[in-house]
Amino acid sequence: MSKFTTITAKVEEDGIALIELNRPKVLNAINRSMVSELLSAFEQFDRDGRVKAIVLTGNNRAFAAGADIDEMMNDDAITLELLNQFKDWDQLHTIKKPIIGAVSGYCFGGGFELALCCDILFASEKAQFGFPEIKLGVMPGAGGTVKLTKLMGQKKALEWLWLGEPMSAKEAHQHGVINRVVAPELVLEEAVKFARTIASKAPLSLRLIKETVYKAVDDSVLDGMQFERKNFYLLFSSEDQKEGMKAFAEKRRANFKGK
Ligand code: CO8
Repeated sequence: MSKFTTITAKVEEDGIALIELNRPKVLNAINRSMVSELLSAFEQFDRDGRVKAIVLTGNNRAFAAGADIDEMMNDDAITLELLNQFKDWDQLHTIKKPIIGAVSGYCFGGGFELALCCDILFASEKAQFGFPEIKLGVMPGAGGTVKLTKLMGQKKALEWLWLGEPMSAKEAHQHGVINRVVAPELVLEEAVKFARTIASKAPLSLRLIKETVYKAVDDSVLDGMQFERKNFYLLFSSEDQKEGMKAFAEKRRANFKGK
């Protein structure tokens, strides 16, 4: 694993990789180095055969309080365009393995957008989510507007984005933005436990279900079903499908190999 300065990343037991955001003095504000290091860590874990699922977390005070305001405050539109600022960010969406987010504390702006890049989200009951960009005279720029609208519907999304006020973990959960709310001291533990549970499932099925669900978000139901069908057929060319169904018939636990 490469040496990082804005995050830490390691492979734990049971095929779980853990990435922690590590700029605590600025509440894990996301600068460009952090996005590039995150992408590097995710890509290394995606290629690493030992890793079955990836857990992303911050610290107790903040998952991340947004993009680094100091870094971008003097930028103009042309500088941002020439920097091709979202090149690495877009690549985060190409990670094939399951990503489980464990959120405590502030999860604002670009931090919320990073959390929304996770496939499953666990949050502390004290976590706060929000898009305060309107208070800075901007708006979300890394998918927040689009993803929030798809998750909670246009009326509620407009209300949150226009007000820029934080929503509690309970509210985020009620609107389908996160999966589970847990006691503050259990967030990481529960996220890792969930990661371990899915790590024992058929790797190819996990991979193609993830791909198909995200395609479904953008497609009409019928187009999505065609795509789903192709991936469903594809799984029937795997050894794991034969093993899984044989194990069912033999009333034993399947031994999946990811082939
Ligand atoms: N950027 C840079 N520094 C930050 C940020 C940030 N987003 N958030 C906090 N910090 C710094 C503070 O400046 C402070 O530094 P110092 O100690 O040197 O003064 C330190 O972190 C601690 O912060 P506070 O003293 O403010 O802590 P409080 O507990 O009083 O307040 C808050 C916590 C409410 C979270 C407050 O810090 C805050 O409002 N932060 C900014 C939140 C925000 O506006 N986020 C949105 C940023 S814009 C954005 O994310 C656009 C995304 C575009 C896509 C980018 C993709 C990566």
